Amino acid sequence: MRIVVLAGGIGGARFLRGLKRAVPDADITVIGNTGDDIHLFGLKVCPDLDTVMYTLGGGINEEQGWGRADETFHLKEELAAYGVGPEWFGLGDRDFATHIVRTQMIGAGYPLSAVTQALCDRWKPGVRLIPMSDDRVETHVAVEIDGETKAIHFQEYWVRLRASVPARAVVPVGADQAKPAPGVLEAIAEADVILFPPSNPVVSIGTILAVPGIREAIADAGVPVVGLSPIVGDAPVRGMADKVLAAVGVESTATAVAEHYGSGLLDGWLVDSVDAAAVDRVEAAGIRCRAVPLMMSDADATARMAREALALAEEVR
Ligand code: GDP
Ligand code: FO1
Ligand code: CA
Repeated sequence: MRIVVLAGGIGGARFLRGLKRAVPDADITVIGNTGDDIHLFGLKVCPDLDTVMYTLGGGINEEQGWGRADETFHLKEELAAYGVGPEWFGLGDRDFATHIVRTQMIGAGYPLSAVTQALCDRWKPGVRLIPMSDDRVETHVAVEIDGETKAIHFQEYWVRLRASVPARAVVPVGADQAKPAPGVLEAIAEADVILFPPSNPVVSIGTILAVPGIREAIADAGVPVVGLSPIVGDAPVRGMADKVLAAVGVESTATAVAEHYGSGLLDGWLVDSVDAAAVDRVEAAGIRCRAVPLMMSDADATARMAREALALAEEVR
C-alpha cells in the first residue's frame, strides 16, 4: 500500500511512528513542511523535516519532541560569549552538525530535497521524506505589539514570544511562487491513500497546501483523504494551533478544522472520543467522521489511531 502523509513536526512525526508500526510493509512518502525553516548563524535549519527524521531515525529528544537526544549546548554558549545570538533558539551541538551539512550541500548546489535524502541516508527513517518544495518558503506571523502590527518569523512568534502576542494573520511568504519538490506530485498521484496526521492545520498542513499544485493534486488523486484532529476537547494537545487558527478565522474545535479543510479535500475525519458530539456536524459537511481515542500516549495507542485512519479510508473508498 502506498501512503502519502503531509507532516509538520512533532504531531506528524509521532503519528508516522504509529503508522509504521501499524503497517510495516507500507510504502510511505512524507511531504514535509518547510515553512518553519529559519536561517541562523548562516545555517539553514529545517525544524519539521529534522523532527520527522530524528523521530523515525531514533535520534530525537523524546521528552521535548524536537532536537537531539543526549544534546549539549557548548557551541551556543560560545557564540553567546561573543554576543552572537539569537539566544532564544536552542540549537544543540549534535543538531548543529545537521545544519552544517545541509547548508554546505545547498551551497554546493544541491536542492533541499536531495540534501534531505542525503541526511536520511544516515538516519534511515523508513519513509521517503520529501520537503514540500525546494524553493524558500518562510511562514511569517502578523502580530500586534504595543498597538502596532508587524510581521515576524513564525519561530520568533512561537519560540521567542511563546505566542503571547495576538496573531492577526499567518503568511507563508514565498509559497505562491514555490514549486512542489521533485517527487511530491508523483507520490500524490500514485498514492492509494493520503493522510493528514494530527499536525497543525495552519502552519504545518496549511503551509504545505499553500504550495501551488499540491492541494489540487490531492483533490484530484481520486483516493481517500483522511485526517486526524489535532484539536481535542476544543484545544490543541500541545502548541499554538488555537492561536493561529484564530488568526485565519477558524474556531479551535475538531469540527471547525474539518470544515476548514472542507469536503473538497477531506473524505474522512477522526475526532477524539471526547469530541463524539462533533461527528454529526462533520458528516453534515460531507465528511465521513468517527470518534476514537486520539491521544498519542505511546506507540501502541498511536498505531491504533493509524489503523482507524486506514479503516476509515477503506469505508470511504
Ligand atoms: P509541530 O510542527 O512540532 O508543531 O508539529 P505538528 O504540526 O506536526 O503537530 C502539532 C499538532 O499536533 C498540535 O496542534 C497538537 O495539538 C497536535 N498533537 C500533538 N500531540 C497530539 C496527540 O497526542 N493527539 C492529537 N490528536 N494531537 C496531537
Ligand atoms: N522549540 C522551542 O520551543 N524552543 C527551541 O529553542 C527550539 C529549538 C529548535 C531547534 C531545532 C529544531 O529542529 C527545532 C527546535 N524547536 C524549538 C522546535 C520547533 O521550532 C517547533 O516545534 C516547531 O517548528 C513548531 O511548529
Ligand atoms: Ca512546525
